[in-house]
Amino acid sequence: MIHPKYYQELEKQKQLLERDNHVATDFYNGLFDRYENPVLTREHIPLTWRYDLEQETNPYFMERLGVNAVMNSGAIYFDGAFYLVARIEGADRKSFFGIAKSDNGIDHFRFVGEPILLEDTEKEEVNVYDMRLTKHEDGYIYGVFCSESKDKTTSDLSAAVAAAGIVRTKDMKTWERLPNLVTKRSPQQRNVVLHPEFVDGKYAFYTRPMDDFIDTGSGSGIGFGLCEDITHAVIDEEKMTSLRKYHTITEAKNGAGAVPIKTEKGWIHIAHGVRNTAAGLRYVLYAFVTDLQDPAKVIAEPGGLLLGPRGWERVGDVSNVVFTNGAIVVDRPDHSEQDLYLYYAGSDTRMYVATTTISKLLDYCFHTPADPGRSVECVAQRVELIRKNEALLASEL
Ligand code: M1P
Repeated sequence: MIHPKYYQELEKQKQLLERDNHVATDFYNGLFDRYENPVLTREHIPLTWRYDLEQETNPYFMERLGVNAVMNSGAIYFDGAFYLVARIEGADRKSFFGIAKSDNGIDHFRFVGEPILLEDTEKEEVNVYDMRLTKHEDGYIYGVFCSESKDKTTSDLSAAVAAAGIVRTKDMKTWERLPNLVTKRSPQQRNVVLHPEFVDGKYAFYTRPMDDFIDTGSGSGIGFGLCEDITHAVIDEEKMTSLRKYHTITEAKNGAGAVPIKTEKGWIHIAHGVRNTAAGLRYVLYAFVTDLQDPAKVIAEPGGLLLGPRGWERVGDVSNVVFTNGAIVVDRPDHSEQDLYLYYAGSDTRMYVATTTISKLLDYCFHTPADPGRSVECVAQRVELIRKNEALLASEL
């Protein structure tokens, strides 16, 4: 017999899933809108994924397999709907992937089907997370994610080895697992993203070379490498794209985020940058553009952050973090504009969306001044803007 409490909890969850989301009115920057509510939280997880519904075996209607967080989600527009492949972290700290779907990309996301049960081909793998979804020109949708195993070379129980796992699908239902990516020059990899097009006839990956699980060490930023065969993906050489820089938002680390977005002016990248503070690492999002012909060559890098944590986004399991691994671009029916839905996690705890358009994002990328690197030059930049504005105001008074 089903526990009566199930129906009460189901009704509460129904109200959450049916709640509309609205643009937050207390935020304006001319570039994007933020929204009042997160789009996915642990409360969105179906009750059947967490509870044993049977009264006899679960008399207190207790969560048997709890969920701690719903975060870093890959995103794709598929079959007329917005899909997020969310990182769901169980109460046991292990993450897995679940698929949530919405008709408008802003609200009413709900999980569909079952969690993705990956083929168990990587026997040392302990954890998986942060899938990027690439609709590749070869016809497949690829999911590239972090595949983590214990570092057996040390007795430190927190030491791990991160690699890039790869799956592919055509229907968002059945997932074929391919062998993990091998990068010959880098011992560890995280934040690996598959480029949507062939480059020189090869599969192209953005990488994040690391010496160690947490520290990127000598890794100087986001890398780029080519591989012949995605079914046995090996990258011999990685060249660098967006570099880490002293006294900037990327000083401690950076990493590719959403799959690059193709525009008439170049590939737009939305990545994360990390700096260290007395309160710990601070993660923000930033943007840059690479050349259409050479997607590793940076042609625009606006200074500073695109989006930083704000309000409740700042609070969670790993506070002061925003992180993206998914964005969706949708053409308006009259092709007058393309809308961008940027999905980002707040503090490794819940998912949010911000919206803008490709025209606005291009304007941001090409017309936001680059970071000149020194305070005195930043002030000169700002004084120039102020004087221009003062002159304009004076002329119109
Ligand atoms: O906790 C913040 C993020 O830390 C890692 O990102 P990076 O590899 O750049 O340090 C990832 O584990 C990510 O999942 C997490 O959100």
